[in-house]
Amino acid sequence: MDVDTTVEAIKSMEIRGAGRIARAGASALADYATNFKGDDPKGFIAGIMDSRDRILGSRPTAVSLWNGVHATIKGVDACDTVEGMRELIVSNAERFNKASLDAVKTIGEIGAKRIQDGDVILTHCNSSAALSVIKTAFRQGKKFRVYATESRPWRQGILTVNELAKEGIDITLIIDSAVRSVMKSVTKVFVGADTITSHGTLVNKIGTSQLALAANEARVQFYVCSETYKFSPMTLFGDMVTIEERDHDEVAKREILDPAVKIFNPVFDSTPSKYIDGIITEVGLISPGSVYHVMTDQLGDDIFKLIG
Ligand code: RUB
Repeated sequence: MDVDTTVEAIKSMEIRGAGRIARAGASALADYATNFKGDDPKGFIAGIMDSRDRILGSRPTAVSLWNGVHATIKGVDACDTVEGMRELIVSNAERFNKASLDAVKTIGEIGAKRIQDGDVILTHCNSSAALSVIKTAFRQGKKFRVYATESRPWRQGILTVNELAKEGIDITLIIDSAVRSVMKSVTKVFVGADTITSHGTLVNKIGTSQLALAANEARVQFYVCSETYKFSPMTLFGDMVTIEERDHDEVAKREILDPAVKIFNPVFDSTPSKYIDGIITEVGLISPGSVYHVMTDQLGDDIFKLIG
């Protein structure tokens, strides 16, 4: 898919979820490199940087997109020829996408060990990493049931319940405001991540922090399923995570509202590390306090240490 089509698909949420948008961004840059005509390195670089900026502008919150795009273009300015740049970008994109898919599988294998017969699991939104954990446990023959939130306003929960039902998993859809009510019977919460900061704060779908608070109150374990390319290197340097606000129409059509009514539609929220029992990553089950160390050990200035 070319850069323009990818940017539109991410903006419209045809491609959504932090892992998927990161892989789509990497693939769009590989498409640019593959289809670039001519042999002018300066023209190639100008186009790749413009593509990078447009892809990064498509959704602001998930750092996976930033990490995926930068992993893909890394080293391009050291190449002398268009052919060299093309090869590097295509191979970087393939490498990132493979590492990303492998990470989701490994997270499933590690996280499934936390699921036991009789568990009642709650998940939020539609996270491929969280669902990898749930599906892996089910394929291992474990007997449990799952609640999934609707996840207003975009209702990603519908994707989740259908995906889990297709697998044969005992799945119940609830509205977001039923979270505290069902928490009485829940034993474990598994959610995904858009971004995790250097101090272990989770940024994920709006409402995640409500799940965390309710889980904390009920002494229910709260796990985050996150590839390490969702750790934000910028937060080490004090940068704040931008919380995306989407179209008001997603919340309610204007025509049903009094003209004086205002709408606020933030689509992600922040969950402080003290509510998180563990972060399940491809490098292991870690505490939120270890994010800094994993990030500096594995990422440093070299993103390839993270994805390699
Ligand atoms: C999706 C969402 C998911 C994370 C992780 O939000 O919040 O929990 O992106 O997903 P949206 P994954 O639907 O607005 O993109 O584990 O698939 O990367």
